[in-house]
Order: sequence, then C-alpha cells, then structure tokens
Amino acid sequence: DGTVLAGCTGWPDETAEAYRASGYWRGESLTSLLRSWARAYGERTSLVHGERRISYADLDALVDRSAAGFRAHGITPGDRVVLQLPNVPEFVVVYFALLRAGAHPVFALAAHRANEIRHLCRVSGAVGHVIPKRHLGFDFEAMAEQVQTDTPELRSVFVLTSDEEVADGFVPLSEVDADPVDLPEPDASDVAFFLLSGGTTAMPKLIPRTHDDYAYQIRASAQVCRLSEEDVCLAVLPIEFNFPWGCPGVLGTLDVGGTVVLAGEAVAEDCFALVEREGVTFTSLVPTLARLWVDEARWTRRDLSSLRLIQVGGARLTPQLAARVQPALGCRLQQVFGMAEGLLCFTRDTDDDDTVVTTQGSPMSPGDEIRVVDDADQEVPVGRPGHLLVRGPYTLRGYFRAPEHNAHAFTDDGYYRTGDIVRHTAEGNLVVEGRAKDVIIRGGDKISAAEIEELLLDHLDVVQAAVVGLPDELLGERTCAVLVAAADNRPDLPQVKRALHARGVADYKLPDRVAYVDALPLTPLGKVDKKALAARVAVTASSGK
Ligand code: J2J
Repeated sequence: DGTVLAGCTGWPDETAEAYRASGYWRGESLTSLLRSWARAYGERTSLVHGERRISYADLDALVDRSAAGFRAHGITPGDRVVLQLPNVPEFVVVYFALLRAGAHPVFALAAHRANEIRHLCRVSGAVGHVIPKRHLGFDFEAMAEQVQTDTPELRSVFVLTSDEEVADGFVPLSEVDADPVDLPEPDASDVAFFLLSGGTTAMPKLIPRTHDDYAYQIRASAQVCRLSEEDVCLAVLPIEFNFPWGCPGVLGTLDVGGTVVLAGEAVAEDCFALVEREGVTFTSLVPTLARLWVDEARWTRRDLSSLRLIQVGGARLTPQLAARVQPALGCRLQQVFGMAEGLLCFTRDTDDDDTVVTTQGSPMSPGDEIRVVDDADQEVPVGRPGHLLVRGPYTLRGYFRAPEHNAHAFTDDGYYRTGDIVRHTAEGNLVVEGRAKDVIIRGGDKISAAEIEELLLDHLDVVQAAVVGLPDELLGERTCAVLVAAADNRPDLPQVKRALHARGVADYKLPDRVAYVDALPLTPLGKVDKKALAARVAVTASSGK
C-alpha cells in the first residue's frame, strides 16, 4: 500500500487487507471498469446530451484518444488537473482520459470563480485547468487567465468550445486528441481523483478518492437502488458533486449498462420533458429542487410514469415535503444522507413510508463503522443525539496536504468527524438533527462561515464579521453577514456583494442579508455565539428593521 499519492493518508495495511478480503475492494481501476463496460455494453447508449447520443464503445474510444492527447500536451502521471465543466459529455470523457493518462482530476464547481480556483490550483499543485469557453454568460477564459498569472505551476488551460477560437496560449479541447497509445493501468489502491469538501475551514479541502474505494461506492450504491441496464438516470445536479456523480448517479448507471441523460441547470418543466422523451427512471435532487419538482408536477402535461425513484439529499428534507414527493411524482422517494468524504446513508425500498419520510436511512455498507458520541467522544445511547463519527471502506482517512486540519478532523483511530449531529432510531436508521460544524447549507450548496468571514474582514472596512444561516422556506437556509462597523461607514448589502464579487468569489457565497450589531455576542468560552446571533438577527429581520 505504499503507492498512495504523497500528501494523502492511506488506510492501515490490516484494514486495507480486510476490505479486500471482504470483497469491497477488487483491485480494479475506474479506467479498467470503463474498458469492461465498453466490452459488455458496446453499442448501448451511455450518455445523452441534447441531440447527442454516445455509445459505450464510442465513449471508451473517445477516452483513449483524449488520454493520448493529454499525454501529447504534456500531462504526465501524477499530475493534478482542475476539471471545471458543466454537465456535458466532455466532463465524463475528460475525467476518464485524465485517469487513463495517469493524472488526477480535481473537481471544481462550475460555479467557482477566480478566488476559489486559485486556491484549488495552489493546494492541488495543478498543472492544468479544463474550462468551457463560456457558460451561463460567464467568460471562463478571462477568469483562467487571471488565475494563471499568479499560479506559476499551472502550465496548461484546456478550453471546451465549438468555434476553435481560444485565448492566446490556451488549448482547444478538440485538439486534445491523438491516436491511442499504450498506457499503463493506474494502480487501483492509488488516489484516482479529488472531490471538494463542503468545508469548515476558510478554504475548501481536497478529498482524495481511490479507484478501489470509489469503484466500491458506485457498485454498492447501484445495488442499493437496484439499478439495471434498463435504468435511465437524469443528471440535473452539477455532476462535480459526489451525489449525482457516484451515489449511484452517472458512474453507478454506467456500471450497470444504463443510460445517463445530462441536463444541468434545467428548470423542472425542461426536466419533465426529458423524463418523457428519454424514459428517465431515476434522478437525484437536493430538497430545494425537489420542492420545485413537486410544485410543478401539478401543472405538467408531461408523462412522468417512467420515473421509479427520486433520491433527495444534501440538506435537511422536512417530513412535510418528504410526504409530498411520492404522491406528486408517482414514484418512490429515497432519502440520502451523504458526504463527499465518504459515508452514504440511504433509506431502502423495503422501508415503510414512515421510515422513508422521517429518517435519513442507514449506512450503505456493512463495512461502515458508525459512532454517535458526546463532546468527550463517549458513545451516547440509542435515540440520543450526538456527534457522528465514521470510518469505512469508502471514507477518507485524511484530506490532501492538510496535516494540521487532519489532526482534529479525525480521531486517533481513524474515524472522520463529520460535524453532523445525528441520532439512531431503534430500527437502526439515522436522523440528522443538526450540525456542530460552522457550515451553512443554502439550497444544497455548502458555505463555510469562516471562509466568508475572512473575505469580509479582508475586503471591507469592518471591525468584526460573523456569518450565520437564517431559516428560509425555499433554500432551507440563507446567509446573513453580521458586521460590526468600523466608523460611520456601514456598507449595505449591494456594496458587500460587489466587494466580494470583485474578488472573484462564487455567486452562491455572496450574503443574502447584511445586519449590523454593536458587538458580537460571545459564549462563555469566548467564541462568537452564533446561535444567539442568528436568533437576534432573525428577530430584526421579521420585524422589518
Ligand atoms: C441533512 N443534511 C445532509 C441530508 C447531506 C449524497 C448526498 C449528499 C451529499 C452531500 C453527498 C443530508 N440531511 N439528507 O456527497 O454523495 C449535509 C451534512 C453532510 C454534508 C455533506 C452524497 N445530506 N447533508 O451533501 O459533501 O451536513 O455531500 O455532512 O456536499 O451535507 O455535504 P457534501
């Protein structure tokens, strides 16, 4: 097990052996899986995007050409490449091509801007960045140029465009294409790619995922959802999220020979049209989207009868909304409580309706070890809320190049501290009760309070800043920046947003509200009392001040 990429923490040898002996880890790389899918499912349709349909055989062949192309453009084994594309087939092709070239994709959000990308490039030491030329009106080339000037290690920018015209020194993705060359299979125990953590720290951490652990995750989650080659997956959440990418999502569907329909940014009615046209059988949604689907389903004239399963996860799903999903959409609901770090919990198709509506299900794998503990790390009795700790065959043992953070994000015996407060039901399901970590979940997007606070202090003339989440009907939570003014100067919401936007901060992180206080309330331990603060600004919000 000495092959793990430097900067990553592997599993202890005995644990790795046990995972192999149990059949979780099979020593198959993700790229060898693609090869075997092409052999088994050949002419079947793997991906659909608009009018484009790509067979399994063609996907595999495209990946071979693209892998050779990346090699020809200087990408070598061990390199990290930031992958930032919307839900298009090229995302899938580039992902596998980089893996086949021995490189490691780093998943950025399409919503990320210069500030986040610069950080990702730096921590990952990326030598390449893959972008669309434009997407949703945003000029990614201009951003990439900006990032490249202060990131010397970043040698190459690859641009997805239909017109071949790219900025000076950038490479059109269409030129990343060469006759296939013989490339060694990656070692399955090595890191394959990096997901982003929702983050409690000022900047997101990188989550290394190995071929073995991710291959297990897609196979096992496809089994939980009883996927078969008859299944058609609609990928509407951004596929750089773990949920639509591999729970079972895109990869789990490919693993069984089904078809993936790539949508992305689509409103409910457009999704319904795709459901009807492609005979979509399942999809994954965050609660905010589920709510829109449930509302819109009342009016649609589209035939949704092919749908058999809607997965909802990523943020708290209220029992009220959960109860509406099955009647409105005419299919089963599955609650998913997951994290890019690993652990996935699902409600099962054998569960009764009450369980599906009121719990977040149970861990995917018999190999998942769960502890629910108090502040002193002592296990609490069943039914009582506590901190969720987990280790298992697809849960990380350490973030990339983050020894100090790892020292407190993991227990000495390798459990990951999720930061979630959960309780066990008598039946062995988990219910998410809250969060101990300072993260706001806005729609399904995770926002680290510390990150925004640091930006506010750096770029605005204020003395103190605290970011809290306020309840919101549609988004679940929205963000409020609570500021202590420096002098008479009190930047208002548009000014605050403009200041952060100008620094290249992603739009979803811009505060929804600004409030001023004379001083931030403190806990007895001297930390900002966010609960008290949220309660205080929630009151001023509702009284209209
Ligand atoms: C409450 N909070 C939840 C849920 C996640 C599948 C599903 C989701 C994610 C994901 C994922 C929740 N109810 N049902 O990667 O593969 C909150 C928890 C958790 C954090 C993880 C997947 N489902 N959460 O959301 O890495 O606080 O992964 O720790 O983005 O989202 O966020 P993320």
